[in-house]
Formats: sequence, structure tokens, C-alpha cells
Amino acid sequence: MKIHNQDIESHNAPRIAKHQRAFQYIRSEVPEVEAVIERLQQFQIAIPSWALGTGGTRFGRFSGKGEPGTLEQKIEDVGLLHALNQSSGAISLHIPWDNVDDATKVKELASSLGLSFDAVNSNTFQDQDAQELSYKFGSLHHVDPAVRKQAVQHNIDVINRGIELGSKSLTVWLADGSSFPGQLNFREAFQNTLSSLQEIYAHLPEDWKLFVEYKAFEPFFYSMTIGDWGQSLLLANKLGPKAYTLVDLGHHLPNANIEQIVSLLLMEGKLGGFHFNDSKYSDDDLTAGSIKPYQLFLIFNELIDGLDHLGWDHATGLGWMIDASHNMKDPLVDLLQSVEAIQIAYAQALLVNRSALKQAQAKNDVVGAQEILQDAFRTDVRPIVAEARLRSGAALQPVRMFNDLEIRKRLIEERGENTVATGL
Ligand code: AOS
Ligand code: ZN
Ligand code: ZN
Ligand code: ZN
Repeated sequence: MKIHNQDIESHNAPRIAKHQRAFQYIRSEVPEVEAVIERLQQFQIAIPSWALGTGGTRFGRFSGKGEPGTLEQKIEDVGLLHALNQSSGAISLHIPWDNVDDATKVKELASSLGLSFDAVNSNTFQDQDAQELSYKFGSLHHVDPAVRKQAVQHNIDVINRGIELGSKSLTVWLADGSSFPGQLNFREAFQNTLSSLQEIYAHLPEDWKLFVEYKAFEPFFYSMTIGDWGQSLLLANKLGPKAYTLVDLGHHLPNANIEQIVSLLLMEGKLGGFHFNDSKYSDDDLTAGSIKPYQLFLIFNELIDGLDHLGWDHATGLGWMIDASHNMKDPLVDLLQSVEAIQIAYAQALLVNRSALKQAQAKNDVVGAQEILQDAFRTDVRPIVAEARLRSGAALQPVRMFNDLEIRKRLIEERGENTVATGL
């Protein structure tokens, strides 16, 4: 199914007067509103191909209906999201879950929907059917050089796929670790990982980036070979200027100060990309901003401070991606909610009075600094975000429009009830 301009206009028309009233008010309150809108219009968040279907836990999976069965259908789903919000203009592929038969055709389809290809992801955390050696005991860190070689080759294949599609980055997340003390020699595991990554790095085109994702635990429960940002940064620094750390919000130990991590990675010019999601406990992969919206705002506050300090463009300086899993909600609705939550946090952080904050910090004005941040956080920026959508030709209320158009029902009619999308 396709969403046409006419559909957007019919959705917006009855809502425009109410929106204008709310927007006029916030415009009178926020002098920099035009600059914020412009930034929001440029800001695109990549949708993970593996989050378009219903996820599951190891206790079960409750299938959704009308899920995309092919890469083409996944691209069409992201096209629907982008038509609704004009802010999801990229898709991140996971190989081999995404089977790219004909790159030219896939590219054509994507660009007809206004989409580009964000980071490509390799998968050495599962064994595939035709695979010779097993990843049960890891991949890039493996004690057996033959397994490392196979995993390196897979990453090179993924880079080559990405080149065909116009991607500019590779994300490597490893399920390499150990579950029992003594199982691994930490130093050797790390050194094996480094030398495997060096081989992969050698195949990166000049204008590509390598994102090294870290995760504190899971699937291993004693050690993860790239377990935290220190280990990721160590690897990125040793690899060279094209290697960066990728922060997934769900990959830290409880109560970690993620905004501080972000700040220091940016200080080093080594933050490469983001996987947005939210969690109460660990890698819960819930809708961004659904549990800890203040933390998301504080992270954006540091992102803006750090990006501006480096002179990096907000929209293109980092890889902005969602990494979520949907067990309860319609995946497409969940993704619309995530994108909006990210935009809200970004807009609020753009409102922080940075010179006043600097002055407060210089005077050790603890109360003043807090007031400045909370002032921005407590501003209802939803009319600003909606105005950005309106000007970009998107829906004033994307979730509402998704429901009113009965998009899922139409997808089920097209694709059927018994569909399983590959991914989480
Ligand atoms: C796993 O926990 C990570 O978040 C990775 O980014 C992974 O590649 C992705 O979630 C798909 O499994
Ligand atoms: Zn991730
Ligand atoms: Zn994760
Ligand atoms: Zn994840």
C-alpha cells in the first residue's frame, strides 16, 4: 500500500486550526523556534530492518499479522513510516537476515520512497544453514583462526553488499564472550578481536565508518569481549580514524551515566552512532523515551554540546538509528512513537540556554544549572515537532493517521495473516 499527498492533506485539514493555535503560543514563547524547526526537518532517524516484525523473548513469540516477508516489503514498511513523518528516511539492513538479490532494484525501490541505506550490520551471532564452522564459542575472538577467518569474510561480504546499496558504514555487534570464569583468556580474546577487526577495517572504503558496538552482558553472562565503551574505544583507537564507538542505550549496567559516556566519546571525536531504545532493566529494547524521557533529553543535551564543540553537523555527524524489539505493540506504530520521542528530546535539548548554563557552571550555581535544564525539558515542544512535520509534508499526528487509514488491516489484506519477518 502507498500513502499519497492527498491522504496527508485529508488527515491534516481538520486538525490544522487546533495545531496553529498551539504553535502560535509556543512561537511566542520560544524565539529560536524557526531554527529548531529547520534542524528537525533535517534530522532523520534510520529504521532497523529487523524491527519491522514482532520480536519475542526466549519464552515465546506472539506473531503479528501482515508482517513484511521480503526485503522489498520491509523497505515498503519504512516508506510508509517516512510518508507519515518525513523523519525516517533511511533503513539499516542486517545481513543475512536481509537477502539482497538485486541491489539495483532494491536501491531503486528505496529511492522511489525517499529512503537511503544507513549502516549495514553483520551477523556472527547465529549459525546460518550453509555455514561451515559454528559461532557457538564466538566469532571474531574465537580461539580457532579458521572461525575468525570465516567471520572476517562474512563482514567483508557485508561491506561489499553495503557498497552496492550506497551505505557508508558497517556496524559490528559481537555476541562474543564467556559464561563461566576460566572459559576465556581475556587478553587473547581481546587481541583476537582486534586483529579480526583490523582485517575488516582494511576492506573499508575511504569514506566508510566502522561502528564498534558494545554490550555489558547477554548472550554471555560472565564476560563480554566488547563489554563497555572503554573496550570499544580502545578498539576504535587502535583501528584508526574510520573506527568509532556505537552507543546502544540498552547496553549498559544499571544506572550507568550514559550522557557522560556520550560526552567523553564526543570529546575524543570517537562517537560514531546511536541505537535508540529504552529500558527499565537492561537491553529491553522498548520504545525510545517510554521509560526514561529525562535521560533521553540529557543525552541529547550532551550530544548537541559535543557536536557543536566539534563543529559536526547534527543531522549527518553521527549514525542515528533505532534498535528496538516489539512484543506488545504493532511494530510500525512503536517505531512512529520512537521517532517522535527522539525528536521531542532533540527539540527540548535545542532549547537549552547554553550560555546561561555555562555561566551557572562557572559560578557553581547548582540550582541555576538544574533550572536551566529542567526549563527546557518541561517545555511542551510537541507543536514544534508537528510544525516541522507539516512543513515537510508529513502528518500532524502520524500514529492517529496510521490507525485512521487502517494501515495494518490493509497490509494483512495484502500479505496475509501468517507472516514472519526475520529479525529479533
Ligand atoms: C544486540 O543486542 C545489539 O543491540 C545489536 O545491535 C544487534 O545487532 C541488533 O539488536 C540485532 O540483533
Ligand atoms: Zn544495538
Ligand atoms: Zn541490544
Ligand atoms: Zn538492541
